Amino acid sequence: MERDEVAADTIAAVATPPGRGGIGIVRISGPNVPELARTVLGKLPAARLATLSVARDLRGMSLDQGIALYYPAPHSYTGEDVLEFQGHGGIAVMQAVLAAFVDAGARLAEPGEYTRRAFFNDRLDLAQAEAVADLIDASSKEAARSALRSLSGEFSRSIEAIVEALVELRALTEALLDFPEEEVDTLHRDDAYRRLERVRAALVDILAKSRRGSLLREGIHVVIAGRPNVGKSSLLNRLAGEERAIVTPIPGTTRDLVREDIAIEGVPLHVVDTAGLRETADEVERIGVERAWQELGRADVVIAMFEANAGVGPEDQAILARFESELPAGAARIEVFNKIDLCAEPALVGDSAALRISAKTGAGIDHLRQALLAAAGWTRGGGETVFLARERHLRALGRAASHLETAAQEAARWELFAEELRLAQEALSEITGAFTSDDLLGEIFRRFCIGK
Ligand SMILES: Nc1nc2c(ncn2[C@@H]2O[C@H](COP(=O)(O)OP(=O)(O)OP(=O)(O)O)[C@@H](O)[C@H]2O)c(=O)[nH]1
Ligand SMILES: [Mg+2]
Repeated sequence: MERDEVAADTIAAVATPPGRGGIGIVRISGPNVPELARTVLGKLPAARLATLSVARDLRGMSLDQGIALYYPAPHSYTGEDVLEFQGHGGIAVMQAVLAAFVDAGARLAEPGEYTRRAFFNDRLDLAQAEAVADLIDASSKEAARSALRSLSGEFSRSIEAIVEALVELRALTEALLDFPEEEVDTLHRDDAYRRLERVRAALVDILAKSRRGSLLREGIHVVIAGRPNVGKSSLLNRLAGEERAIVTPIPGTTRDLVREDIAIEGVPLHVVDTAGLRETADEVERIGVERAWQELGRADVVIAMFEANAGVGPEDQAILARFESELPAGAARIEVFNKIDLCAEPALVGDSAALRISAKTGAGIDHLRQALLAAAGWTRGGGETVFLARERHLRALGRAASHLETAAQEAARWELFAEELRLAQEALSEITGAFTSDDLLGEIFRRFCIGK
């Protein structure tokens, strides 16, 4: 289906997850819904009225009894005629009802096809359509809340407000273009600058909210590293709340990466425990150490771990030195001194920015949790707005911001100024889908589940 084209076929899918459940829903959407309802259910239910119905196959054999709901176009999820049959949630019964609609002339829906139709019929813009998938996939209450905010259109409205301001500014600039430079009075010029600054400030604000949201969506990649035996695996277990990694007093216990997903204040963290970093003749351990360095090269946040009673020794210094070249440019580092329960005077160890913990007793772990969130750029703030943005949105916002920055420098040359504004507007319009290639649309909807 292309944009602005009315779908000719009617699609069908089981909208509930496969498996056993109290209720299972078969959903069909498209122009033939009334005819299909008459064939399979014997009648078309009245609009939006829960109607007890029996689904039958083409030979008239009963398959299931349930509630049918008919949503006539355009007041439905897809904007087309939609029928939902709520039957019993078993795999066989749902497949049989689905097959009956297909035998009657419906086509099996592709992943995301309902939402794609909703987008093409202007029921949702692209950012909202993406929020549908994000809401379904949300792994925490906070992520779900942010996805819902985008779905309700709050994110799109903030973007559109900026686009509108840009359009006004462009109109103003076009008017300035018609005058010779010397006749453009300072009043107009100052007005253009002021407007540009307002737009830039609004964009910075959305970008910050979106970055926070992207953390909620993607999670933070945390790698625990240090020399053998400092307590890395013990810390992973402590953060996970269960005995995930093997812990022994033998240096070189961990040889492979141990991954664990945890959440702090609803922010997902992908924590990785690694082999203790050292030179070794043991082949297995050597590979483990190599993997540790590879993992460190992809970290958002690194927990550099030392022993409190040993302090930062020469081996630790060597590791810290290598961090300089191996860690990604934007990675944050948290230095942690472990085993403070063994220290007589824990307060004296390490520099003041470092954290002191005991993976064994749990002391200092709450501080570490907060430090992890802070290092990833997550600031605490209860009701603060967060947009569950995707990488795609962040890139578009970033592009728009840099065009506006260039515009600010081109303020004396109105043609260039206007062109940068146009490019910024184009980047922003990609987010809501007003300006998006069909390839990208295909990519976005393919990632949906079937039946959505
Ligand atoms: N007293 C005390 N012992 C700890 C603490 N954390 C870890 N240990 C002990 O230190 C030893 C090593 O702990 P691990 O968690 O295996 O250390 P690791 O850094 O993963 O070691 P490798 O996997 O060999 O690199 C074990 O005997 C732990 O019980 C702590 O906070 N206090
Ligand atoms: Mg270990």
